[in-house]
Amino acid sequence: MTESRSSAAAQHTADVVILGAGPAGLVLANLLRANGIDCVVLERADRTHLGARARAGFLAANTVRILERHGLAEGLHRHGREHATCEFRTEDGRFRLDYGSLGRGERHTVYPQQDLVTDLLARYLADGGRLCFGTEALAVLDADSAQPSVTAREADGRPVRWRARYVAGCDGRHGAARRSLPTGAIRRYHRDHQVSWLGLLTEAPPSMDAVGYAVHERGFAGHMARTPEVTRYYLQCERGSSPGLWSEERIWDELALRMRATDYGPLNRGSIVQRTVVDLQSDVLEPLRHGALFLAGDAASLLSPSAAKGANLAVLEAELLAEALVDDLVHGDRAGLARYSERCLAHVWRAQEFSQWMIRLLHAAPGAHDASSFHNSLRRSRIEALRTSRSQQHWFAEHYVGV
Ligand code: RFL
Repeated sequence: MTESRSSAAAQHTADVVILGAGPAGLVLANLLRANGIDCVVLERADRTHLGARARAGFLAANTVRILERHGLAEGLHRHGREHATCEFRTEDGRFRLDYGSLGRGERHTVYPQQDLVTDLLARYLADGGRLCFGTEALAVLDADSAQPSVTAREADGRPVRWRARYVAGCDGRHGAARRSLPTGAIRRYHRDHQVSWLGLLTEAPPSMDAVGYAVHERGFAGHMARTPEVTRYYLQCERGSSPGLWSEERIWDELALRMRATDYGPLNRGSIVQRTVVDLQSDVLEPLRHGALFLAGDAASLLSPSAAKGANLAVLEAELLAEALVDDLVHGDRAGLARYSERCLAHVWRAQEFSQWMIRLLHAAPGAHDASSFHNSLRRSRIEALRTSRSQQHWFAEHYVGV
């Protein structure tokens, strides 16, 4: 690394500059660091914010294997809990799928994303990794040249420029990596599923020992344990709803109604500590590379949370990118970098397909016209097939836990 402060913007160099300290950026940073590669992470937020940012919770078996392979799974083994059952509740009754004994026999590990991020941060910093908190990347410049760089603003407002051989865009959907892609360089596929969820984090113990999916004429409701004291719920809501308009009582009453608590047991209520409206959208960028800039995680593709795949793909892509960068920077072999995009996109499209299938499974079409009746009858038939067909259940289990 070289540094100089002679011009207005401080200049630094690193072989790999990683934008964003989410699951993608931190797995990548740990793997590069373990291989002795000179890298730095630029992260807009501070450490406290990262450790409190509750999002995902369901880690796929392959995600756990990746973290184990690199010695990054200690926290999730100590505090995570295995999970292998989901329950569907509809107008036709309820049924459970023990997906852990179907398909490839794989289970989820429930471990909050902010705890995983906390572990990955602690490990990286303890190993001497460089990370600049409070540093917002502004733009990736000259990615298609031999001298790419990143401009950024440090916590005190001072400008800084990082020169790199490679830049890893792991800064999510609204980050600088995506913004820096020149028009026409990359194709973006986008789909708005026209469904919105009110995502709720509650300080309440889980109400059942399964992931709960409730399809109701008033809209979808979901239940997902996070820890013995914290549960995530989802309520389908109108597009453009303001989360603040829902009182806690109204939320719990609506959840109880849609989850048919009168028939199947009451919900454990508690205070609601986070509420966010999520518009279910998908997008995929193709290819996931522009010159020296590589995209991973939400920066590469956005999945609706309907199938809990985003964080899992982020970890998978980070491992693939780390392997490719190590091949080049340590062994002088660029084949992995050339194949990176193609390898990731195969996983991304499979995840998108399953996520879209879940959206169609869980939501009634609005209105009472012919098209919506048709859609709703298909949805009912799809759920019935899942209840009764063994091959359908194996298919579901394989895709539900897999990435
Ligand atoms: P992240 O986690 O968003 O991290 C990006 C980091 O980049 C920083 N950043 C910048 N830093 C510097 N300069 C800039 N210009 C920057 N712009 C942004 C941000 O501060 C942040 O620290 O992206 P990453 O690493 O790609 O990870 C993706 C996952 O976070 C995401 O896919 C999942 O959370 C999606 N998701 C779920 N995924 C699962 O696999 N399983 C789940 O159960 C699950 N549940 C969820 C979810 C997403 C949700 N929301 C909020 C959409 C539940 C919800 C409610």
